[in-house]
Amino acid sequence: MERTFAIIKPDAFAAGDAGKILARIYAEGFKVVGLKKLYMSKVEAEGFYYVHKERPFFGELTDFMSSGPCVVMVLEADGAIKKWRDLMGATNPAQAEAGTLRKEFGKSIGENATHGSDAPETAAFEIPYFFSGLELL
Ligand code: FUP
Repeated sequence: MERTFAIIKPDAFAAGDAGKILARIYAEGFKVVGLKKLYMSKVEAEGFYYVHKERPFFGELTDFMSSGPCVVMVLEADGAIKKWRDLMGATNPAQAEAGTLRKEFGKSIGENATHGSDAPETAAFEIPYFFSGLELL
């Protein structure tokens, strides 16, 4: 079993889509090991996305992620990292395949409804950034 870190981003949460996204997560067979709503600060968003700090969209991205509440989760499944990224679809919703979450719920490349770790090393940083061991029992 593998674990990945996932976010229902502020756009999808504000639109009332968190329940529909969670239903898809369960329907696809993930175990939800950790789940909480939080309102990320700008500094917390900058720390989370530090790998993108030199990118031109860093300011916009961290403004957006701290613009409202989101839902952070730890999901478990066989091959959870790829399985969750496949369910999310391409970064840009306009290029995401039909049936993916970003196609259905994303608005733009910036406001794209969901986040998922892209590799085991990323999950190993992202999971403990938001969850303590006790929250994942
Ligand atoms: P992804 O792994 O699919 O979330 O995509 P990236 O790691 O490449 O980008 C992280 C986030 O930065 C995206 F979810 C949205 C934002 N982004 C932009 O706003 N503009 C871009 O051109 C690329 C990414």
